[in-house]
Amino acid sequence: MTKRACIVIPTYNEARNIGELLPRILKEAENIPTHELHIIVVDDNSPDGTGTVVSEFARRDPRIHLSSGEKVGLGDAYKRGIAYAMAILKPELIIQMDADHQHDPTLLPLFVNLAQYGFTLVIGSRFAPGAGNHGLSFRRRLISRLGTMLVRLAAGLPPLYDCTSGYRCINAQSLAQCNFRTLATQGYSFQSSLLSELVWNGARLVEIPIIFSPRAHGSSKLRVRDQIEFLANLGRLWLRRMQSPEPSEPGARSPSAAGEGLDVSISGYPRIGELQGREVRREARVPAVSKRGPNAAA
Ligand SMILES: Nc1nc2c(ncn2[C@@H]2O[C@H](COP(=O)(O)OP(=O)(O)OP(=O)(O)O)[C@@H](O)[C@H]2O)c(=O)[nH]1
Ligand SMILES: [Mg+2]
Repeated sequence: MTKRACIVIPTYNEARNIGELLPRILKEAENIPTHELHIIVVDDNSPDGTGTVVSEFARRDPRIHLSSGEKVGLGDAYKRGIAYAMAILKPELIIQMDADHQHDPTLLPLFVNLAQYGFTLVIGSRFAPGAGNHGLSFRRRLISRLGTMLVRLAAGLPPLYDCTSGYRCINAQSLAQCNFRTLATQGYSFQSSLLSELVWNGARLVEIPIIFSPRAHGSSKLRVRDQIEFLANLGRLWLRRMQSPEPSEPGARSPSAAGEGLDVSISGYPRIGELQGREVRREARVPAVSKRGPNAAA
């Protein structure tokens, strides 16, 4: 059976952007012979008709999917999209990507190749050496850099360059190990919560420098409220990390580190549970990076 990679794209008022991005991604799919590429657009009933544009594409191409719902927040949109992908398409890889052309689709084959090589998390980094971030104002650059530093401190992460990037490729098996209930649903703290969960669970990760361009059309959805929630979420991350027992030896209590067959419940997020309704058994061969994390005792 052909392996699948699903790109999850959250949208809110991105009609023009998504209409131009979907053909760019489909063109790139030709350069990914190892996987059948699917695109799930997670739209929150955008008033500008983004959903209608995507429906039109989906009618013509079965690789394009639309998940419509109420606007709760970026994190909730991601949860919905990932739940849809896991339950309906059962992909090997999930790719997170923005709709506004800030994430270059020509990097998709590289993401997939690195995942094939064994990296369970590939991060498109705006700040790694060789990256370009002219799509960010000085203020946004400062916020993102500071945010990365704070997330690393709060969650005890390795020295990453970009903890809040929205361009990532994640092994679906590692995603299934995450407790989606604990991940922030509002705003951008979802990205840092998810990253922390993945690292705590022993993700084998790599960062690749990306060129982060200015958004093509429309306006940013980042609000001050998101930044406040991001700060509050740092406290939650720190608490979760502190409340966890220290493993007796590095990675010993991480199921993935043990390299044994692992029962993975993907019912963490209710919608996944509703749709999937069962536990799956998978092999875990991912070496642990983290020595300590809330899920270490799981
Ligand atoms: N479904 C959904 N998508 C959202 C929501 N908020 C943001 N998005 C989408 O998430 C992606 C990232 O949002 P952006 O506004 O581009 O955030 P950003 O890239 O940090 O900000 P800019 O650099 O100013 O573009 C875009 O595709 C948005 O349309 C939301 O509440 N629901
Ligand atoms: Mg953007």
